[in-house]
Amino acid sequence: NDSLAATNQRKMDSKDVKQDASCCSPVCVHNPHLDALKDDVLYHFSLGTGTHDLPAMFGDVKFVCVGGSPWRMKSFIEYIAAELSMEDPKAEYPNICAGTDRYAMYKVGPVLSVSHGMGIPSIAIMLHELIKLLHHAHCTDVTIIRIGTSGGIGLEPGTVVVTKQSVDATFQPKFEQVILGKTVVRNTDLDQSLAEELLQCSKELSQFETVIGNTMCTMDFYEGQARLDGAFCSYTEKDKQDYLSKAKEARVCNIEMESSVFAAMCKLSGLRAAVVCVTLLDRLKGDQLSSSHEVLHSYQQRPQILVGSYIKKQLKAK
Ligand code: R2B
Ligand code: URA
Repeated sequence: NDSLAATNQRKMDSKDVKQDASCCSPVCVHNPHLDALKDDVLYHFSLGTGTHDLPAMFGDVKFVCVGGSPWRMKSFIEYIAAELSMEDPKAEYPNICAGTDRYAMYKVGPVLSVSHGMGIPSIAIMLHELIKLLHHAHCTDVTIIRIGTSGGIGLEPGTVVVTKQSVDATFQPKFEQVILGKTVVRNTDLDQSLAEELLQCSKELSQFETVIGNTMCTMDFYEGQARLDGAFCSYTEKDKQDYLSKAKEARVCNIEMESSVFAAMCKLSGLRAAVVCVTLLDRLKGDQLSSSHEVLHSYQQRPQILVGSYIKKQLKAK
C-alpha cells in the first residue's frame, strides 16, 4: 500500500506526467500491464479506448459524484444542470452507459454522475473502470464525492454526515482485500480540507443538520450492521446495543457499505475524495426503514443539495 501510494506521488511530481501551469493533479493508475494493451475495454461501462474518444467525451470533467442508485444519479444530474443553469432543466440526459445495465452514467458540463450499486465489490469494479476512464481522458484536478444513504448512530434521522474517516466493522481505519491469496491492507484517509469545505457549505445553506464524523463501512446490511430483522440472527438486542455503543465510542456517526474501498481507491489514484451520506434512521432506536416514501425521498435529496451547492460555489470561484 505505502509503496503504491509513494510511487503514485512520485508520478504526480514527475515531469513525465503531462502538466500545464494551471493543472497539477492527474488521475493516476498504477498498472504497468495497461501499457501493453492495444485497446482498453471498460466492460461494465460499455465504453473503451478503441471504440470511444474518451478525451473528447470526458476531458473536461472536474467533479464526479457517485451514488448507489441509477435513478438517483440521473435525478442528481438534472438537479445540477438546473442549479448551474447549464442546460434546459427539462432536457433529457442520455445514459452514457446505455449499452449495459450494470451502471448508469450522466454528464453535464464538468460534472459526471455515476451509479455504483450496493456494497464494496460493486463500487470497487465501478471505480477501477472510472479511474481508468478519467486517466485515459487525461482529466486533471478531479474531485470525487460519494452521495449516499446510511443508518445513523444517535442522530436525528435526516442528519447529513460528512465522513472524517472510514472505519471497518472493528472500528479500524483500514480496508482489507485478499490479492493473490494474501491480505493487503489499504488506508482509508479522505481529504480533510474537502470535508471541512463541505461542512462549511452546509452551514451556509442552513437547510438541514450536518455533522462531521467517522463512517463505519460493513459487508452486509443485516447481520453486518447488527440488525435484528434479517433472515438470520444469532445475537440479542443487548448484544446489538453493546456493539453500537462501542461504535459510538469510536466516534462512528453512521453506517453504510462502500466508503472504505471508495476512500482507499481514490487515495491511490490521487483523487480528492469525500463521502456525504444522509442518515435514514437512528439505529439505536430501530432497524426497519419504516418512514414514508416521501420522507425517505426528501432525506435522500439532502446530500445532492449540499454537493450541488458546493460544486456551484467552486465553479463560481473560478
Ligand atoms: C447505503 O444504502 C445501501 C443499503 O441499503 C448501501 O449501498 C449503502 O451503503
Ligand atoms: N444504508 C445502510 O447501509 N444502512 C442503513 O441502515 C441505511 C442505509
